[in-house]
Amino acid sequence: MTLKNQNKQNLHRLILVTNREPFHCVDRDGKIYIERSTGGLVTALEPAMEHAHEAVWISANHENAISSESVQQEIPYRWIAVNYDKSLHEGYYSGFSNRVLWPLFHSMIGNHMKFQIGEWNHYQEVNREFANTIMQISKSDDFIWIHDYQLTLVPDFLRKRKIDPNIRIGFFLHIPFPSYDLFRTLPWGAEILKGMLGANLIGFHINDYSQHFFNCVEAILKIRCDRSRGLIYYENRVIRVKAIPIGINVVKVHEFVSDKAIIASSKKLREEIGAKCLIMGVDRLDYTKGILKRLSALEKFYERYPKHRRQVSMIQLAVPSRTEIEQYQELREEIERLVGHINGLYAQPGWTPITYMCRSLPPHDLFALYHAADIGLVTPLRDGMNLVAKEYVAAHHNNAGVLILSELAGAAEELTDAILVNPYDDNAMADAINTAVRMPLAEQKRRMKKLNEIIMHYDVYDWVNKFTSEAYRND
Ligand code: GDG
Repeated sequence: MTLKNQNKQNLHRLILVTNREPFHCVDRDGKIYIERSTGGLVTALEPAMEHAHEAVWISANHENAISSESVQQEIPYRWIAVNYDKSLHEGYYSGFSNRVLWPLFHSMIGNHMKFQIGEWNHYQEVNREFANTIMQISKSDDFIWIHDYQLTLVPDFLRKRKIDPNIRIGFFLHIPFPSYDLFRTLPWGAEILKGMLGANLIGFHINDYSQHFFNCVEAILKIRCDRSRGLIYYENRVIRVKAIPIGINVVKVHEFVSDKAIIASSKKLREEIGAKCLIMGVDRLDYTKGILKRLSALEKFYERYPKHRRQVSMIQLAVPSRTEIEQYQELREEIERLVGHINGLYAQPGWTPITYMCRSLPPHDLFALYHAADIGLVTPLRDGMNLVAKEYVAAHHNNAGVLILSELAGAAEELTDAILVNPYDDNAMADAINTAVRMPLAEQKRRMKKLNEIIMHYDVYDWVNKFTSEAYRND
């Protein structure tokens, strides 16, 4: 599949800027191999790289054990690492990005949140280093596309460094933007807003996030916004703000789930699980994903609907993430305790309620799981979009299956034919599981068809296309 319109902005060189590199290292029997990353962001951005006639990917170098040359042989575009002082990393990444912005932007602030000036300084310095690296390679007519909450200051740093005004700068936020009431708690909120306003186009997944951004710009910076046209007037520039929901590479998912070897693995998985109905949960191991509440809901389900015991099993995959942060280590322990508790309570010889895997699976096994599952249980407490929900739908494009989806995921705006639930309400979720288990096949297929129409129409190519077209609009 190619992009729908080959617009003239495709002629610009694309400079993609992310915190994470588009590959990772794996250690097999003591030998290090470089593999392309398969996570959400990279999977979503590769089509943009393919689309551009020339492309460069700029990122930090978390996997700094390897040389640029060895990486370059493995990935099909030029990669440039931002080499900042390693003493800045903890404050920039684990500190300000992941202990402050991540929970705040997901509306999950609590007493544990600390605003530390040192971490903020490190965040600024690393953002400045990103801007310096971009300045070194950029040339007139480039399109610079900066991604996510770790790099909010880069657009403004580029303006301060007097980047060529012909160069268009896009910024896309992959996580929610919080309401003014929450955002105003951030001591450096004004700087973050000004940082983002360095871009020509600021993209969010859904309109709610754009409206929150407008509210903050108006209240904190006292800047004029034209909401009906999605424009902000700032420093003699016009900045466009738009909701452009990210999609998935639907064709790729279809290819996976049509693959004979994957279908065979899916069948084998079903046989091994034994239960009549299989529920899946697939997440990064992150407190925003609502894994604990989901497991509690499953416990309630077995308690309230005892006839489904032995009939219904769940596989929960939790991919370790940000393992250096204490809160994530604690969450992992809590999940393991709860899985043990539920299995201890309900397991019988020959039947285990929950199979829990705490590791990353290769795509083959991941898509076998998507294909095998009768129910996709996707219940984040808050999520910018959530690609797992869309991948589950795509994996069931020509058969039955039920998606239970959190109302607090961006994806709920589009996937209205899912069973929508409040992820904090474990009673309601237990009832939703019961509804899904009992849903007639014809109803499942009717809903799946409608969900698939949406994700096929608004796929990842549509997202790239819309973002680049918007960035070059002049009206
Ligand atoms: C952020 C925002 C937004 C998962 N396990 C494995 C694996 N995955 C892949 C999935 C999916 C991706 O990781 C996860 O994407 P999500 O969207 O669910 O979540 P975040 O990582 O939090 O992403 C989110 C997204 O950015 C894009 O804008 O939707 O709201 O938080 O693609 O398939 N891939 C492999 N093995 C696994 O075990 N290979």
